[in-house]
Amino acid sequence: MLKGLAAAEDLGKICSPRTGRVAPGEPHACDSCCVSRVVTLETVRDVMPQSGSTSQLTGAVARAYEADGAICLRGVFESKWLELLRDGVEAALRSPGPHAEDYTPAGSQGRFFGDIGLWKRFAPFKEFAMRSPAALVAASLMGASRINLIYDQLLVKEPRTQERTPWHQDQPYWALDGNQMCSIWLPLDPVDDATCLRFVAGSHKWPQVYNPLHFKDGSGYSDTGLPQLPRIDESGETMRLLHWELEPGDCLVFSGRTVHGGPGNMNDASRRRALSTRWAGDDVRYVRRQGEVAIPTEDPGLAYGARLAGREFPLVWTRAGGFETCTQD
Ligand SMILES: O=C(O)CCC(=O)C(=O)O
Repeated sequence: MLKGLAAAEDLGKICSPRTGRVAPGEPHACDSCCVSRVVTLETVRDVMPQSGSTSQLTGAVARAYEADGAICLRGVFESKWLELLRDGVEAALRSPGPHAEDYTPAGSQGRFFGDIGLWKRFAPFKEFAMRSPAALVAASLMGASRINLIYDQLLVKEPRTQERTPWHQDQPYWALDGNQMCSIWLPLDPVDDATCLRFVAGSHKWPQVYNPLHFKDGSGYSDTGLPQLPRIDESGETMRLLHWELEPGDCLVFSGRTVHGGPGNMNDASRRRALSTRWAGDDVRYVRRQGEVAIPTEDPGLAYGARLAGREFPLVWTRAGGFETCTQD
């Protein structure tokens, strides 16, 4: 285990407003009255009640996200969201989309499956993207006053799947520029320590972005001009890795620039179904660069440098108006 893993437990240390020692809606960290090392559902409800709220997930939680580029939030998504998405996953597995991929070679045990743009094709994913607390979590952590959906991605590792998720940053996969981009990785099954994603703490502040990889064969994207990511597994103790055991309802939130990857799922029976939703705040612009990109998958009809909008990047929430009325079919 690399140095610094234990320190990850300190993330999200926050005072419960219910202790009476902190005003509701004002989470903070201190040595004397912090009672929990995680962000509870109650805390999230207190600081981000409903649509249109201007309150934010601030204090220690936002500082941890800003410092490390990855954070674990506990119990944010109620079971109704998880049940909805589990139904959606089965439908998605039955009807893979045009960009679906099996990363596990034919004939190997297990299955690592990925698909994107589920919200455009399946009602449960659309409902989650447009109405769940996800956009509020993204807005609160990034300090954004408006949130667009970049896309959603299903990532399933069935039992006895050996395939790792290669180390990568997300942002270079996207024809987007800006600071306020994050992913919310929501598992629909318990995830043990051996199976959980790993994050390189602070890597969202690295000055360089690196060439994306195809998950299937590890080959680099073509003609991007971006350098190859340094070898994280060989970095010894020079990098601090973050990871968390997760229960359904918990989620991981990480910056688009945070380097992350993950092991296979070597459990005999537990699946590892996860939905990653990608979110953009105020400062994000459409910037079509040279070379191969993964997102958007279709022409968004936006000019170079334009603010995100339209069917590819729908506006989901604004601080002024709350949840948008989604016009997509
Ligand atoms: O679920 C996985 O294995 C990979 C997740 C990931 O890389 C992401 O959500 O950006």
